[in-house]
Amino acid sequence: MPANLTPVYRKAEEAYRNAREPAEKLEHLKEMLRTIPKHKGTDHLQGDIKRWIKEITEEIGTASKSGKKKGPVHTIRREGAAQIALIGAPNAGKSQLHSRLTGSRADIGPYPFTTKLPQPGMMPFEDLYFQLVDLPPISSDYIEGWIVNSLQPADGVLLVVDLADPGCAEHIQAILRQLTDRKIDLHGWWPGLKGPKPVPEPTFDADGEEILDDPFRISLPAILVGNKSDLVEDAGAELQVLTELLELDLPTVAVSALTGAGCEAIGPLLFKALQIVRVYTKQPGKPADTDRPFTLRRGQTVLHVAEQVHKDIASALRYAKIWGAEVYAGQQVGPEHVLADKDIIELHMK
Ligand SMILES: Nc1nc2c(ncn2[C@@H]2O[C@H](COP(=O)(O)OP(=O)(O)OP(=O)(O)O)[C@@H](O)[C@H]2O)c(=O)[nH]1
Ligand SMILES: [Mg+2]
Repeated sequence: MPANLTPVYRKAEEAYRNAREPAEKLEHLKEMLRTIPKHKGTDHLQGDIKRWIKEITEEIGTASKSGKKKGPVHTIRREGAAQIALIGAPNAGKSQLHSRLTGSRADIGPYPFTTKLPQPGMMPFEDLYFQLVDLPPISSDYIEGWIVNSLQPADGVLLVVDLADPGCAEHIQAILRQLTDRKIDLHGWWPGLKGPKPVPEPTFDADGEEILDDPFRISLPAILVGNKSDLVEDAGAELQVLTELLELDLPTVAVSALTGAGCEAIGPLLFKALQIVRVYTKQPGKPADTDRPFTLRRGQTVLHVAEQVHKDIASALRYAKIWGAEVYAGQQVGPEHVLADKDIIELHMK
């Protein structure tokens, strides 16, 4: 039966997809439930929406019921230039890598299932930070149900494998299967590497009704991180065999979380893959505030920076003066001007 979803519903669904914070997602889910046409054809979707409302309500509830914590938090609030989740089989070295890259004191153990809860940490790269979230392992017979919640705010994934483990190909297959069962897809479409993920052609059912994507699918770009390179002869070759064997179309990097070898490549790779653009702001007549950049993605504009500064500034924004490699010094530009890395801007309001 055709779903006959209305434009109001589709707008709410689009807002839900774009939202990152659980509270924001919850608000849009309630709007979806309110506006979805109530008939047999949408029964399934209504069920999904209700289930997600329950999940997120519980998640938020455990985080902040009258300020008191009731249970563990599984969704880490996004900070820094991007949030990257560490996924892998038991003992792959996710926590060791997290600790190496962020200086965290993540629990590291010579036995599997050491990590029990998501652990955030900040990895410095030049003058910005990437947020890395260490997660419990995934195996053929084990995955935490809340991992889906944890991955909601993520911008990408580091899929960590132990190159010295003869079973590592099977482990990856098991992980990908577990994720697919939970509607999570990993892919190699990083905007700054292979390019942005192509939008599929619309498909239609027998009644000519467009078949819509499941709004609850999570699709994340991933990098295959071959860890424990210190234990194998040629980590690069091992990674190549692995990707060919499994027909994985993911960028790869070989590291040793223990010795640190190769780890320095991860920051620049993420920076490039995510097409991060840094922008510094300044006050008229004063030097630029170069301590902490605002971070955007390529294609984003002066208005996006204003929104990060404050929503009142964004709504009152008239123009900006800009200094950078692609403009002449102090050039006046409108809110829709697309920014380049290391631009300095001065926001002018009405
Ligand atoms: N030789 C070597 N050992 C490593 C490396 N990275 C991690 N290890 C060791 O591998 C074991 C597991 O490391 P963890 O970081 O706890 O692994 P994990 O993936 O977080 O494991 P779970 O939390 O159980 O999922 C520890 O004994 C680490 O010291 C590496 O690059 N080289
Ligand atoms: Mg761990």
